[in-house]
Amino acid sequence: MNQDDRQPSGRLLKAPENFLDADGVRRVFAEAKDGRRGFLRQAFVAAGAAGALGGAARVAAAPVSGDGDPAILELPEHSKGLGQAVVTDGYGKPSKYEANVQRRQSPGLTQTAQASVSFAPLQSLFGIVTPSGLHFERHHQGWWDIDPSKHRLMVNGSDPGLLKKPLVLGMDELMRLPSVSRFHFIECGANTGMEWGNVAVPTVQYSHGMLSCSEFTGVPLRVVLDMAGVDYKKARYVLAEGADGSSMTRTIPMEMVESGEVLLAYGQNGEMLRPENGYPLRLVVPGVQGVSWVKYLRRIEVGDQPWATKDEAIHYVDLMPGGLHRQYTSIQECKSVVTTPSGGQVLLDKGFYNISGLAWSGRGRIQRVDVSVDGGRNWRSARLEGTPLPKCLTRFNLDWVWDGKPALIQSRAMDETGFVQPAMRQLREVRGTRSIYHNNAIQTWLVQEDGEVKNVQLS
Ligand SMILES: Nc1nc2c(c(=O)[nH]1)N[C@H]1C(S)=C(S)[C@@H](COP(=O)(O)O)O[C@H]1N2
Ligand SMILES: [Mo]
Repeated sequence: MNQDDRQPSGRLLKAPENFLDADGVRRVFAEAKDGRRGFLRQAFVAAGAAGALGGAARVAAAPVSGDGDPAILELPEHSKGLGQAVVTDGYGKPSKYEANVQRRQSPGLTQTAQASVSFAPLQSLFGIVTPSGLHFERHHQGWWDIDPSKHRLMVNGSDPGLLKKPLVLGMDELMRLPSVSRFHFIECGANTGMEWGNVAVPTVQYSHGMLSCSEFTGVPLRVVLDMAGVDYKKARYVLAEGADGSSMTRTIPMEMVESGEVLLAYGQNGEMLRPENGYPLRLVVPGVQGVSWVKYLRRIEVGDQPWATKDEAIHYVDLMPGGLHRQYTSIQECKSVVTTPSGGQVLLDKGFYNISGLAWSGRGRIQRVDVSVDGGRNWRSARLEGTPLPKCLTRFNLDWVWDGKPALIQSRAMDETGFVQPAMRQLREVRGTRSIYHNNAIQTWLVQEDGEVKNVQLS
């Protein structure tokens, strides 16, 4: 790892990325298989990280003394000369000093020629919005950049009696309809899935990065179903179908559509959707796991019963301890994670830090987030940034003075229904150990005496 791979020196925390080499990955899995994770079942070995972080990260003086640097009196080049002309030659880009902030493939997943998941760098983000170029990606059959002038949405019924008039709409027609803009999170049902298997991926990017939040713009699906004259007494479900090769089809209960929440979205963070995220049209199903947010949306069918498609009967099911599969567990339950400090980062020195993180619930607003620095023995309430929005990320912060001793940092969210995020142990009691999806357990980060932060699970 070279200097350029690190965060700019102005930050309190260094976030080495991609520092897990092939040997490191093998070791993670070997240890996980061996079950060699003791009280703090710490699977990750920071292969190669120590050298690169070494002195550089720790020579910094007390982080916020503000005692100053005499160089402030010397005028740098950029204060004396003429800067560059306006950026008219294309789409604006981040500073070259931020080149380390990238979507990444997880070292915990099998590496294939055509990768199908990229994770958002949660450790580098502020507030609640995920910049579109950093939004996580999950493609079951690759992504496409579809010509919007040729894209069509069809609305039909499983039985002709369920609606008056099947429709076929072009993007230009859809975009003439009344629209709304709303902030919502999207989380893949498999987010944090590795932790079920006791495999501690090194950073929050890999443990929680199948999570993003955008302002989506589009037409409520209800508007279009009204146009088609749907008989809501009989048509209690809709099936959404994508135009890519994955035959992605998911059943959505009509109550969600009738509430006006489900959107035929074309906008994301003030511009058209990115191709990776379903350009030119995707379904937005607030609170529901990512798989139902069908991209390249080409068809909506209304029906009177669920379809039990492959992505609802075989995939995205939860294997329970008794051997039963739980189906249609679509809603992403209340969850939170501390993003700073988090795995792979290094605290420069003892003293003041702002513990910061994200909380969300598929059932509504976040009501409260508590933070512990001693593995859950004592809790303090965090400050929530702004007014929490329903089915949206909420940023929380907490003042912390680190005494230089090992700390176990956790966050525990509660939503407006009163649901409290469970400990991993509590979740395993109900769900067993053989799940892949829907892990909303409390995450623990160990801050070591040397300042390094590690992903651990408390048994
Ligand atoms: N057409 C289509 N829609 C899709 C998928 C897909 O592969 N094809 N993947 C789904 C899954 S599993 C998730 S988690 C989300 C991911 O959305 P994103 O790639 O915009 O992050 O899209 C969903 N919609
Ligand atoms: Mo997903």
